[in-house]
Amino acid sequence: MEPRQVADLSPDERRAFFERDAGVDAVRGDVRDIVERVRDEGDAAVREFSREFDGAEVANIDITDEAERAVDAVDDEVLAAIRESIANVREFHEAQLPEDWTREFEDGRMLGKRFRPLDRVGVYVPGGTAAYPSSAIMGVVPAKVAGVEHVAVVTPPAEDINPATLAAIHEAGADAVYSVGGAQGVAALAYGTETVTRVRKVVGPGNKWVTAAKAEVRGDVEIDFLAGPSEVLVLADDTADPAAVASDLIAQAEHDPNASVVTVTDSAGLAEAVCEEIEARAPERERAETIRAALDNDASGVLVARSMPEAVLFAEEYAAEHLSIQAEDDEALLDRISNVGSAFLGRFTPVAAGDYASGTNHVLPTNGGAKAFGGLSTDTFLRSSTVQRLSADGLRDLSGTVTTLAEAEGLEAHAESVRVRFEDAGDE
Ligand code: HSO
Ligand code: ZN
Repeated sequence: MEPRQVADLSPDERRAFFERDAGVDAVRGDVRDIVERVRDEGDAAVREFSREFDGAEVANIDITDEAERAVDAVDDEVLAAIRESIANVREFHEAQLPEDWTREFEDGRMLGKRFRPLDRVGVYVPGGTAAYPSSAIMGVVPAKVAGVEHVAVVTPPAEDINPATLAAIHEAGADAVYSVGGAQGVAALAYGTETVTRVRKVVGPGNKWVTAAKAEVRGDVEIDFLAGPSEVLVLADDTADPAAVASDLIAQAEHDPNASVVTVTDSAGLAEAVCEEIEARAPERERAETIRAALDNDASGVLVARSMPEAVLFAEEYAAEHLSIQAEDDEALLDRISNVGSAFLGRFTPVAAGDYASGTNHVLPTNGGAKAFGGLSTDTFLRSSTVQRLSADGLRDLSGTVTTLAEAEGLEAHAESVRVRFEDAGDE
């Protein structure tokens, strides 16, 4: 890997960084068929697709009890780590719960906002080569903290589903666990089957099949957002430790050959050193092949900006899922960046800490989604409503405005519903 100058990037090279895509379009047609079959045929279709795509004969789709038993099957050390992670994720999400409020305005209007949990939600927990107990925690804990009564988890079937994943699902507080993955798992949650209870919202990360299925069912059921491969952008100056920067890039690169990992810095010396550290360290890792593919992808690179403001502009346009700032004045730099899923400040804050255990959520907007929305949070599982009461004087003050607008819209009965309240009952 060689440093490149931001100023020298061609329009195509810039587009590769700024218009990342999750590659879901190619499977949309196949996914539509799967979703329709599950919607129409329920468990029978679920079993058939599990056989076809996962090579699994699923005896019981409902594995809630198996998840509970898995707690005894995992190492004590892994169980302790799962519990510590859950405690930190719970603490951070409890701290963000909104409170209902009402406010009395002086002119006789009382207005307020209330927050109530969804009653049933579904969480997709990936399986396969990337078994992610941590994603179970990130999906289930905020839902339970928000007060969701029924949290259902779907995860791909396998002869031996990773016990750590099952234990994490159980420990995080899931109410039901189903052995069904891929597009069929999303469809089962969205439409329900004989075994799977239909939910109101489906959340969680997954591969392109899962992502395409979420796009397909959206409208019939709420979804969180469409998440693509992991990304990290490290904004660094010459005070950064090149080994730490390189390791953060390599870590997210091991997720997926399509991961996008970028450093942008105003220091040519640091860029050179980061490239050297990457070349020395990447081949040493167990998942070296995936890492190499991600590093070689067009949306990855070590970039030199002419100044920190140019680097900041690049970061703002890139809109990273994870933004790591390893530079002096990291908070001042972050103040100048709005488009970011989750920010990691300083040398001792590796992205992996947030991936697993510090408490923030790791289900975050990718592909520039951070320009429009944030990651999973308790808000994902709440809906708000408003409430109001007007005093007699309050309505009297407002009546001219309401009746004028109602008549301007040609909705005279709306106006009358205000006037009637001031008719003198004695005149009747
Ligand atoms: N970095 C991933 C989450 C993850 N990392 C799970 C490790 N396990 C997307 O934010
Ligand atoms: Zn990660």
